[in-house]
Amino acid sequence: MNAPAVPAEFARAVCPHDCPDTCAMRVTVKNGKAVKVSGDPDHPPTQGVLCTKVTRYADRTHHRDRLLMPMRRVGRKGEGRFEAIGWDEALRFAAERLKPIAARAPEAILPYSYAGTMGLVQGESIAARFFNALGASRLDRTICAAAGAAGLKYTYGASLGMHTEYFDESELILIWGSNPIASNLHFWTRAQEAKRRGARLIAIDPYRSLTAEKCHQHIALKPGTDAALALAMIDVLIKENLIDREYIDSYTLGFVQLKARAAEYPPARAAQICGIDEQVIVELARAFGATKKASIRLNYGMQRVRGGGNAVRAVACLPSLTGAWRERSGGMLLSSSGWAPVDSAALERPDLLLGWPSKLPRLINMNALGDALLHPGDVTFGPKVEALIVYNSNPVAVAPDSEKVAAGFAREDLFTIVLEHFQTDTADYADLIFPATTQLEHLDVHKSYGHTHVMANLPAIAPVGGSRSNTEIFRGLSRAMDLTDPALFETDEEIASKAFRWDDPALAGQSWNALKTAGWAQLKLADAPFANGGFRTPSGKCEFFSGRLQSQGLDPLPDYLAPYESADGSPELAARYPLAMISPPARNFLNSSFVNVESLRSTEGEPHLDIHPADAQPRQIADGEIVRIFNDRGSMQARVRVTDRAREGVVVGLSIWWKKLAPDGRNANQVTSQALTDLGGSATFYDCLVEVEPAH
Ligand SMILES: Nc1nc2c(c(=O)[nH]1)N[C@H]1C(S)=C(S)[C@@H](COP(=O)(O)OP(=O)(O)OC[C@H]3O[C@@H](n4cnc5c(=O)[nH]c(N)nc54)[C@H](O)[C@@H]3O)O[C@H]1N2
Ligand SMILES: Nc1nc2c(c(=O)[nH]1)N[C@H]1C(S)=C(S)[C@@H](COP(=O)(O)OP(=O)(O)OC[C@H]3O[C@@H](n4cnc5c(=O)[nH]c(N)nc54)[C@H](O)[C@@H]3O)O[C@H]1N2
Ligand code: SF4
Ligand SMILES: [Mo]
Repeated sequence: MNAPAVPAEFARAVCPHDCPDTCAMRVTVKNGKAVKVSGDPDHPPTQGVLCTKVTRYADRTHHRDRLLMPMRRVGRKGEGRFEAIGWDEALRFAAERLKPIAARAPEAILPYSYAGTMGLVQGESIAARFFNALGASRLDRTICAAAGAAGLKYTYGASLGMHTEYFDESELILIWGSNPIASNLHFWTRAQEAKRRGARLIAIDPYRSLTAEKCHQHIALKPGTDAALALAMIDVLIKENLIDREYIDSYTLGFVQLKARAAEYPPARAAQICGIDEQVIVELARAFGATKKASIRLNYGMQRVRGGGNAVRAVACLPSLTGAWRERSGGMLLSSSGWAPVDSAALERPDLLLGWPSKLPRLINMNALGDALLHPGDVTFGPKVEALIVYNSNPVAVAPDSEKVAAGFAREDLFTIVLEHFQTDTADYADLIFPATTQLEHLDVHKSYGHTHVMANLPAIAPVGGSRSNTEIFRGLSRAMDLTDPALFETDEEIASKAFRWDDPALAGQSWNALKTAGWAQLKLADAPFANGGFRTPSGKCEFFSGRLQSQGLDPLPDYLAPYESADGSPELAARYPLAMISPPARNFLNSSFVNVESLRSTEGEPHLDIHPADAQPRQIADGEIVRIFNDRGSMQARVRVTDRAREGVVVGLSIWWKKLAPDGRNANQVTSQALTDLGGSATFYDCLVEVEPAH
């Protein structure tokens, strides 16, 4: 179904942020300025509502601190002093510095980007082609979702799940490692509708989040123990015969082996691991097994720990055991991004890579940025990183083990370019800043990881000041570097028209031109996607047992892996740093975006740390005082809230603050680590032990 025509007084846009909701926006423009953005009432997932942050998007676009001209560093690295220069001079200067490196050791050039915009054009299109053509190092973009994506790939075959629209028909919803009131608002609307119709909502989260407090039940397990909980549920489901034998026989692989694995986690053992009551686990399993329309909204909060990939695998087995997939309101949703037939080869052109397809430039995991920037270079690592080009990301604030990241950025011999809207913590370290356009000023095309529409974003206003789109900047850099492949100079329209495989059945009858006019199109998919199997694994079944994992020498069955930093995983460390710190998103920020929008920052107030009374009391920490949070990697300060929102043994610091807008110039990533998850090489932000003391 295509959207009805939008009234002429609005321009159509898409929220570009890294959020599962991918809202359709209407932009009101007056005298060349965006004066208002609102949710499109005609777009089914958006239902006319944007979150508080993005209703301020016009303020952000026309913010007085927008970068309007290229800037060259005049102060020391990190000091943040720059002079404005013209585009020609800026591009010439960039090429002068990059050319000798590209000629000598192209892998010494490193791109660093993530999802500042989720757009397929302003994300990895010309940018990827530019780095491919140079033979630069490749970046493994794993900071957020890679463990979960791997868990889904080995179990379902891809990032596929339920349709968000049908959660309102569910009778039981497990909201698992997810705080939708903050980070998935339009799902929360569905869950509330389900609740009104009589559904039971259960939050599984170490923290009594804004969402958990509104559910019927909150199970506050220890961080990183979700796999033990899920395996114990599986054990109960099987032992009490709450399973759908017919579904299992027809559409799953490895039941017998999974049964044996789950038997290693009887509820009594899992209860100990998770720090919850045995009876809670048994009742949870019984409720899930007894409800036909039972669903799970899993989210990424539960996979930012050592065992994140296995945990997603364990949870993903549940609806296949009970046959919940038979109903359109049953099953699980972590990500729906795999439904859209994106043509990433057409967008990114890996064939431009030096050595394609047999020998490729090295791959650097973005979570190990600190170590990568501080590495002197050797035969194993390859050349030292000499140039860094950052776009769509703010690594000095968001990447783990930030002391090392900042030390790397401070290297005087590192040449750094940052493409940005604002002078972020990262931009402070740049040699050159290129001012980038926002979503209201450029063209893009989107898929979503929370619903199943593809969407077009058309520019509502001209670029503000001298800003240019990422694609325009990379075309300019390509020209300045004397690169000549025509792929480097395609227009945004040409790129957008190639973003999807339009001949895929899910897009039947669609084209770029149709999408541009309509604004969005719903993918043609079955209502209950796995009612009759149809998983995209090699066997076509839901793989409890994964032959692909086994052939890599990995555990073919989901298992519980104790967090790196926990009493079980590292007793010596836990003796020195007994508190587990998690730093999930604050409601009024979007990662580190919007921290500089005053109205939103003032709602958050200042960096806080929530601590349970039983942990505060022996440390002589009083509510409202400033505390120091520290471990071997670093420290930060925050104002403490003594509250049982945080479970005992866990402290919570909602994030991600700009360091320079925090009173002590630091944020939560001072203490997080560069260790990677079991599968996918994801970050382990919530696998982090600390100690807390009064700051005075
Ligand atoms: N307002 C707002 N919305 C956002 C974002 C934002 O910064 N602000 N960020 C966006 C991005 S990039 C992402 S990836 C998503 C993230 O959104 P979610 O996927 O919802 O993930 P998180 O917010 O990281 O964590 C959600 C909940 O998981 C809990 N949690 C932490 N550790 C564990 C654990 O080990 N087990 C379990 N069961 N729960 C745990 C946290 O306490 C938190 O309440 O949200 C997106 N939306
Ligand atoms: N401690 C802790 N750290 C975390 C997390 C956590 O929960 N706790 N969450 C992690 C997660 S899930 C994620 S996804 C990452 C997110 O990390 P990032 O992807 O770096 O997200 P943001 O902090 O929002 O920074 C995006 C930047 O891109 C810029 N930008 C937006 N659009 C454009 C554009 O069109 N062009 C250019 N050039 N720039 C643009 C914005 O101005 C913004 O500064 O952070 C991770 N870090
Ligand atoms: S951040 Fe999420 S909820 Fe807010 S407008 Fe964007 S897509 Fe919608
Ligand atoms: Mo994320």
